[in-house]
Amino acid sequence: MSNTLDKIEAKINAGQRLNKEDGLALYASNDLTRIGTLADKVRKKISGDYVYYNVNLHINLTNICIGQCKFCAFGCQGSSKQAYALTEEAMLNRIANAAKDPSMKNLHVVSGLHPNLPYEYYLNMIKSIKKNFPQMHIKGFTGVEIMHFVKISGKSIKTVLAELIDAGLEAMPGGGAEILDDDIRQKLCPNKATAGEWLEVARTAHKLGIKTNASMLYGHIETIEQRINHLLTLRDLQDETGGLQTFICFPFQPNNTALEDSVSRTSVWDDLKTMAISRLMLDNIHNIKAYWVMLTLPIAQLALGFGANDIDGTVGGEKIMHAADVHSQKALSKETLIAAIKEAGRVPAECDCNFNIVRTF
Ligand code: V47
Repeated sequence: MSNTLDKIEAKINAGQRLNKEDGLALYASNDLTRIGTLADKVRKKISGDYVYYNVNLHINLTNICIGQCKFCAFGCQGSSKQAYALTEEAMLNRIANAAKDPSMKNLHVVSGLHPNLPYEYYLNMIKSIKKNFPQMHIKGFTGVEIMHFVKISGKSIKTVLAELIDAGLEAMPGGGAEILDDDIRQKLCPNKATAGEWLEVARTAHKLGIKTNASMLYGHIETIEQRINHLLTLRDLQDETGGLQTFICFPFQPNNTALEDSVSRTSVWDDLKTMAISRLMLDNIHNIKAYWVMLTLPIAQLALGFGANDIDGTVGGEKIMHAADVHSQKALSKETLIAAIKEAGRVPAECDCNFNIVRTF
């Protein structure tokens, strides 16, 4: 195995792209520190010592969802006791409250696929945010939500995206990608966008000039080969469009989901290995996110030595991961994030949803 890692290291040093066999070999190795060191070296070459964070609020407009994805603890039926859909007033009040902190300028909007709310509800929410809080940067709607809007409005992907961009949408989150394999999607999340549809939304967004994120939900029913294929699919998309700005690994959190009795939580070993392998395979994506909400802050800090250069944000109001009982705090102060980044020996860089740097420390 060390011979295999030697060859992979030689390729990395020569600036050569890793292939599928290399990705599988990295997963087969238990030399975590060596894989981490390789990823850290690549991270430094690609993006230097900045670690990006942002001061942000999560807005999940509704948890009522026709998706019924097996991995999700957040979505529910309209008849459920927890069901809600925010009114415009309730949403604006939440933003007004968060905006008391003048550095809070980023909104992350991801919601359930509501069976009855019209497309105009979502469009008007974006218009209303921009009208009332012009200083806010809005990253919103996964590729899956955009496909839902396409279906309920009868409009094309291009028209829906163009209208949302016109209303004030500036970037898109990476959710909904899960594993871009329709066999897996059929078993896990058959009621939502296919792999091809998710990719087509991202491609169209990039053509229209907005950047999107991409994610991988791992540690459920997928194989290691499917993880590598997923990374290669994203790498191909990035070669084509250049519009992916950060990649996020979501380790599956089974609590309160349909899979909780059959799947256990991934190990920290797997989380760090997956972070590092993602950095090594995705040689054309600038940022790799250690999402502290899933990893907890200490593991996210550690992941900064395994290829990550983005730690997400203060994340007020997050509900999707907390519905699955993640072990992290509800939100963090920016001071805590800055201290955690500095402790890891890196330079905290506050940014907006398009990675424009606001200040460094
Ligand atoms: O698509 C849901 C994941 C995503 C679980 O782009 C789960 O910066 C693990 O898009 N265990 C939605 N993962 C959230 C999302 C997001 C969140 C934070 C940052 C960004 C970004 C995007 O959440 C879903 C799914 O992949 N997810 N439930 C769960 N139980």
